[in-house]
Amino acid sequence: MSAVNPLPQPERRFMSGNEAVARGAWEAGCRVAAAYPGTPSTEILEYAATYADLYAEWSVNEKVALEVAIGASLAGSRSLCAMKHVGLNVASDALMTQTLIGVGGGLVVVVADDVGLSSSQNEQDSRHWGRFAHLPVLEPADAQEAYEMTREAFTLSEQFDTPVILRLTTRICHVKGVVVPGEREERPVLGFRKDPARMVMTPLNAGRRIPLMLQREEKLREFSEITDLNRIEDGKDWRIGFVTSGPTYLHILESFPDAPLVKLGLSHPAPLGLIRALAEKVEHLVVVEEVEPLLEQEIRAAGIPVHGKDLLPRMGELAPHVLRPAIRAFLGEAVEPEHAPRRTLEFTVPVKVFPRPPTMCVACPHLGIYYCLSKIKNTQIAGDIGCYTLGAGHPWNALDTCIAMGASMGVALGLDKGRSPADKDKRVIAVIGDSTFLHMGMQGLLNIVYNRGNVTILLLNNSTVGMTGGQEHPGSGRDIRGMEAPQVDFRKLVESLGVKPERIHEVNPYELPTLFKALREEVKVEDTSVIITNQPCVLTDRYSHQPPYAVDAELCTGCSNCLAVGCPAIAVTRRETVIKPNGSEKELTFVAIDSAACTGCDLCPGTCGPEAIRPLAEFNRAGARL
Ligand SMILES: Cc1ncc(C[n+]2csc(CCOP(=O)(O)OP(=O)(O)O)c2C)c(N)n1
Ligand code: SF4
Ligand code: SF4
Ligand code: SF4
Repeated sequence: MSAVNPLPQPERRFMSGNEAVARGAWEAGCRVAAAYPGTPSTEILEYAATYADLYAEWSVNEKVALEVAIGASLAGSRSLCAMKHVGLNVASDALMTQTLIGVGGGLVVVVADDVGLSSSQNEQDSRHWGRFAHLPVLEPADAQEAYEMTREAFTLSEQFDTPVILRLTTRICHVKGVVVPGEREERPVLGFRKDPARMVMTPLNAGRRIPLMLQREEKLREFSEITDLNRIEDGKDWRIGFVTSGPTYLHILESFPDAPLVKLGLSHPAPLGLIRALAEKVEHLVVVEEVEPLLEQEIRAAGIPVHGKDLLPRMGELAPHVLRPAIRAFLGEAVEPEHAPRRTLEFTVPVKVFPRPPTMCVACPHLGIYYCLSKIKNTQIAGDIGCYTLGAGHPWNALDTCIAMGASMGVALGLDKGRSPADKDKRVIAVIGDSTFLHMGMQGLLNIVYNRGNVTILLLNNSTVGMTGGQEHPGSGRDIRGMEAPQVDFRKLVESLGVKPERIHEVNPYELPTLFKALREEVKVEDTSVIITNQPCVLTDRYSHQPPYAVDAELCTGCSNCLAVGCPAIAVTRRETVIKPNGSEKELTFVAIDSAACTGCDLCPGTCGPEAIRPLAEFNRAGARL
């Protein structure tokens, strides 16, 4: 993406929901946007950063991102923060109090739920936060609505003096649709107005704000009945009527085009009057909402008979292939089993895609770490969230836990302190990435040091947020627009948190002997140690490619040691069972290196006793050694 958005205006554009949100925010005169990356919300800030007249930042975590947006709002600027669903758990501490304060400039909290767990540690329904924090929740059904509702969210925020939650799902974030953008609205910056009774949340002040917050929610409930954001759409088939919010609206139109429905854009507070009006006209009312039965419970509590999760699943997307058979069966119609559409080139060339488990990239700097960890015995390894979570899989099987961003630190200390007598010789190790460490790991390390933990921490510094597509962070030395920025020195940071200088090692993760030595030494020491890696992610421009390797088939003994590295450039060519002199069988696994993919990282040659892995330059075109 270029630093300056080239979008001429106005014209029809093909945009993802994430791009549409950024566009809507910019047009609404938003001046400050902050986020921590996370699928499926990451691109919102990447697009926002393309608007030169909008301040955009990667914050160190979602709570900080929300706090930056809160500060900017109180300063009188329209502001936005964006995060994935689990990010709002992190930010919620600030959210739950900000709801009492209200806003200066409009404040929009964009949260993207990964419905269907395409890339998340859990599935959550962020609409809960609207109920919990007494905040309005907007739910667009497609990219055009994502754009429009972002603009509308700023207006509502100022009109009702409230932060507004814009709830997206993966389908909205990533699916592209036609968007007709408008023009940027220049907004006056109102300025910060001192008002401690409103903004300093002492118990006394906070107590006085609670009734105001509840009154606001009631006003929003009345508004919800009359706003164009919510509407009844008539149908022809009155056997069943639907209540829908977010992308399920389109799924219903596709599956039951003749059914009447209530379409909710402002889904909390819900317009129960509007819903009752439809309920009275149809034989059955069914709520189609993804994940939790929130609307369903509210509608039932209002005395309106309704179906929902008794017919539809409580997890995953309610796409047409899920919706159609469930509703048809309920209507007593003949039901054909339906399958999820294949995510292949179904409509062009029928290709078969070989099922491929997620794995790390060729030459990933995390490979060497997991190679070593898989060889060290007697360990308990607390993992964390990032590309390195894949260390839990084949061939390393190296992680014992993975829970939440930064959790490896606390979990490792807990494993240490809570160990059973039988585990007294187990070495507790924690593995954490650089961005995760800055997000929420630092406090955990401080806690380990303070409580004299016997934990060896592997801090995998690859100078980027690899998992979410290579964003910058305070350890990368660049900001969201790629400009030079102050850079954290991890050794100094770790030392300042109290780790003894002699217990800190900086290692090149491609140097296996150094890595093994540092690990073996530190797991034996009864103290807190930190081993920091220092090589960049292969997919960044910081990585430098070296001449590739190939395998000399004449020398390869089929020992399969190199496969334990887990580099996808190394492939099995054949297996052979041989009988050993003692009569037992042994399986030999012969390999080849895909030299076009190999980056020459130098990791696997160190695992090959017979030195069969040689520079490609030593081979002729036919694959024979020169
Ligand atoms: C609370 C929360 N916010 C964001 C994410 C999305 N996410 C997953 S891993 C990750 C960071 C990975 O970066 P890093 O720790 O540097 O490891 P790498 O992937 O580069 O190896 C992020 C932002 C998340 N899972 N949870
Ligand atoms: S994106 Fe980078 S950190 Fe992630 S697996 Fe690939 S090389 Fe490793
Ligand atoms: S480590 Fe060397 S000898 Fe063993 S399988 Fe790999 S290339 Fe062949
Ligand atoms: S040297 Fe080995 S580990 Fe490194 S990229 Fe090439 S094949 Fe993979």
